[in-house]
Amino acid sequence: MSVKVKLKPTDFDSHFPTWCPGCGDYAVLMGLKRALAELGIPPHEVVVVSGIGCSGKISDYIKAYGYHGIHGRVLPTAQAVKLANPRLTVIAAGGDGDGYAIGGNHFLHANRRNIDITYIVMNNQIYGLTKGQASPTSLPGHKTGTSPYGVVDYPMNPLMVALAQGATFVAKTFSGNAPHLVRVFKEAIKHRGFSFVDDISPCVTWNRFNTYEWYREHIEYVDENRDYNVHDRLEAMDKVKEVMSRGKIPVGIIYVEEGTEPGDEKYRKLAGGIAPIDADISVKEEYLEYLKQFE
Ligand SMILES: Cc1ncc(C[n+]2csc(CCOP(=O)(O)OP(=O)(O)O)c2C)c(N)n1
Ligand code: SF4
Ligand SMILES: [Mg+2]
Repeated sequence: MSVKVKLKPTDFDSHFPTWCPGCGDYAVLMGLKRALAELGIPPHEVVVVSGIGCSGKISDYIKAYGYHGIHGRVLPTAQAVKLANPRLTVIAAGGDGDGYAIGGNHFLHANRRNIDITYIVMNNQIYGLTKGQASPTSLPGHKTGTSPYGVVDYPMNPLMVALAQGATFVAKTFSGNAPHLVRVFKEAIKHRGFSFVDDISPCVTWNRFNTYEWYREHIEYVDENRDYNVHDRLEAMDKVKEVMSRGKIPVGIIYVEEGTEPGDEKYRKLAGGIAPIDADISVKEEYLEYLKQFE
């Protein structure tokens, strides 16, 4: 008989973070703990795979299984964990540098592969850990150590990339709005398939341009009084374009595709419906016999 225990966010407590006071990543950590507790998913059924950066430290700060990988390689690892053991709730987490620069190629393809994981990008529009270089989402004109005359390049639009690449759940949250963030995280984790959440997570130390105040002035919540069909990909793209054309940032659940079979289930079918965790990997007797000739 299994006993259901009511979970609390503190059940996921681990080390106290070394992030700067005020860093947006604290809200992501708290939001994740709350979302998991409220969904009743216990720590031993969760794996947090993280990249390199301040954001990447999150796997150390949550009591669950954790894998702090190499820069830009969050998604291959997280997808592999889910393929190997579909009973786990897999959270992939990292920064905008990790996910959109060095890991950009993995991001492109994870969207179309639709493995049932949740990917949270703590987007501070800067490389935080390495002291404030420009990232793919830094805005033109932003002066940083690597762009002393201001960023020249056109900024990447992760929401549009995810939508164009076939993502089945696309959302944007803001670390300055914890209740909204928890609500979105819960929906993302519940969604069957690849759930992409780009979180605005201000870096209070190295990005003095995109501050909490700046974001509050620029954010537009698309899920309050929604005026388009959230299940229609083209309408979602139009909405993102329309909000951005007014100089605003669309925040909320942008797009959800329901009923599409997750990629890991498709792959599992090809393997006879058996996940590696359940496969018989014991060495067969006849193979041991065969090996004897080499003794
Ligand atoms: C292969 C490799 N290249 C470069 C680095 C140096 N490096 C560490 S973190 C980082 C960028 C961090 O930025 P981001 O992913 O946005 O995370 P943040 O610190 O802002 O949360 C870089 C370039 C590295 N660790 N490994
Ligand atoms: S440097 Fe920036 S991103 Fe890193 S912990 Fe401090 S505030 Fe957060
Ligand atoms: Mg960053």
